[in-house]
Amino acid sequence: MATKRNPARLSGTSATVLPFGRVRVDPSDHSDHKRIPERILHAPGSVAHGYFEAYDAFAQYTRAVPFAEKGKRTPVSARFTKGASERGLKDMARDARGFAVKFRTDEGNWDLVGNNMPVFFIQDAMKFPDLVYDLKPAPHHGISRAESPHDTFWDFVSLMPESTHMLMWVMSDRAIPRSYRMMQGFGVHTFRLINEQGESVFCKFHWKPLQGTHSLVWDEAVKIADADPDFHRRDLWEAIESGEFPEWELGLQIFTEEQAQGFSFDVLDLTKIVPEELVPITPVGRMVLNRNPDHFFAETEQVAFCKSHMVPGIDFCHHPLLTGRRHSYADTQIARIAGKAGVEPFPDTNDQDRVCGKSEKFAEHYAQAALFYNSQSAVEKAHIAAAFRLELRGVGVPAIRERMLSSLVNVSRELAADVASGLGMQVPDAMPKAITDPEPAEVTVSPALSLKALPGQRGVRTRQIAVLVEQGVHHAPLASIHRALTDAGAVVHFVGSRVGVFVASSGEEIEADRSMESSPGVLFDALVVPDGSDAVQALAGNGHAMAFIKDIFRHCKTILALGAGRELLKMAGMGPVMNEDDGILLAESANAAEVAPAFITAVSGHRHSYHESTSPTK
Ligand code: HDE
Repeated sequence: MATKRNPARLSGTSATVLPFGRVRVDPSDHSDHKRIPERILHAPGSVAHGYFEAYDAFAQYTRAVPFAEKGKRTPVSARFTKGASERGLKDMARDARGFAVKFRTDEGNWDLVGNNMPVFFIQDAMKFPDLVYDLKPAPHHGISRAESPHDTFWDFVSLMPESTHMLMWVMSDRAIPRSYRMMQGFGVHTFRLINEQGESVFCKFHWKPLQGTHSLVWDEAVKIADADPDFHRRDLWEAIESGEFPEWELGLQIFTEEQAQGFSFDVLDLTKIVPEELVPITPVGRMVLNRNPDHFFAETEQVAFCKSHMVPGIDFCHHPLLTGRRHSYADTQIARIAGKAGVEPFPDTNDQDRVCGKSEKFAEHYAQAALFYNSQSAVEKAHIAAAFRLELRGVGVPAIRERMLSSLVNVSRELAADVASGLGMQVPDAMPKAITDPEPAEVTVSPALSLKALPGQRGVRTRQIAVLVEQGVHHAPLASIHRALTDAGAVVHFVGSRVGVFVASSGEEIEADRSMESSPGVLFDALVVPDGSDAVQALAGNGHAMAFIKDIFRHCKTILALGAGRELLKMAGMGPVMNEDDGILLAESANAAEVAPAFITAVSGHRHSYHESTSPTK
């Protein structure tokens, strides 16, 4: 995908184009006032602009203008972020991702400031300062492991059973997304919709990516972090620049106050979801992001999202956490940008401290953590257990590990045992629960919570496919695979021991635009291993090539091996499984064109878990 910026995009703004395509929008750029304090949370991020389009009028529920009529378009800006990280850290760390959307409606801005996970760590804003303290680098030496916070975080969450549901999401693959374009977004809170007649219903907001919801695996994330620390931001930028505009469907869960009162959980409790099986999601429109910012500082750093930015037809529910947020966002923005830009977030005059108390149902902490865990596939469960093991291994105080394990017993004994075994510990007794006779949960397994339920509709579009090349490769099969993949919208890279021209066995030239040395296998979604005995011999003697192939296999991505290329798979240890694994396709060169559709289908499946249990390199 091209990374060229389009100067036409700048017309109509006050921007000036400087040498080398740099752009100046803000006259104080490069002056003494260039810096503003970074956000205490969600500091590193990317903004993209576009529009929201309503599928239909939704006036029976809300008078909010974005939903006023079929086809109505509202300009939007979305900011995707890493929740706990400081700026400058790698994109890949395990973390909740921010998903904030600013709708520039005809009646003012509406900020839907959500995350890529539908729940949160705490039930009450009073605990937020402690949470932030525990998520941030250790107070004495300022070191964080970035991907996994230190003892203070695990001390906090192990003492806070209400965090357990969020922990399940954070330890799942959702916390290491493949791309900002491939994340779900959630408004998280329960909001109110109000129609022209003043009637109201409760509502939860869901963004579902047409690109599918896809994740990395941990080993892959760690390696990408070194190979391309800006992986997520680059991916979003390049997709939009190349005209592959990411798109999300907005869906609403709508329910009445009476319905909510009957649920076994409190809909104002931010550690709970409303399962889709209980209240289905109604699609109401789509968001298309089709323009990158012209100026990072002006449009990404200085942009301010605020929960209080609402428009008529959408309202808050006054629960303890949302009210806290409404104060905090305005406060942090006064500190962060008011001094620099004169932006003054309006004070929260509407808020009369009308915070309702917490119902008994808030005291139930484990049913939905178990719902999430029990709804995952075997591979997803294994990844959750592995993440807990890895994180808790880094915890220095044994009592914290033990306490966390005792809390996990309340989610699943199987999970607790799986984690304990990796720590060389016994499964302890279950942590006493705050409530022993909760109302029975309506839903105990929700298939919608597994990534398997979210393949998307975009197939291989924008997927990065590596085709290994060397002197003496067979040209014709690679040419036909290349054609089929690019026709399907994939981005194909020829990857060599170096960049530059390689001469095929039949004399054609193939130019490698990537080298294995600087672009390891982790940066690609799938691999084509070429035919040609000289080429195969050369690749077999190249340590980078063998590591490249093993990583693609180890991370369960699709491999197509042509002709003699099969030998490389055997050398990489795949011999015993290569005929059985649906992620490995084998073909003679003459059949390259016929195998291409099957390869494309396999790549759009994202990952093939068969490898997982059989990988000799895992
Ligand atoms: Fe935030 N949050 N938050 N948060 N949050 C901020 O505001 C806060 C919460 C979220 O791209 C801060 O301008 C409190 C939940 C996003 O600019 C700060 C509480 C959800 C962003 C703040 C929460 C979010 C923020 C830091 C609990 C998901 C980035 C910088 C009581 C629904 C917006 C800033 C952007 C940013 C406070 C909990 C999402 C400190 C007090 C729950 C996506 O004001």
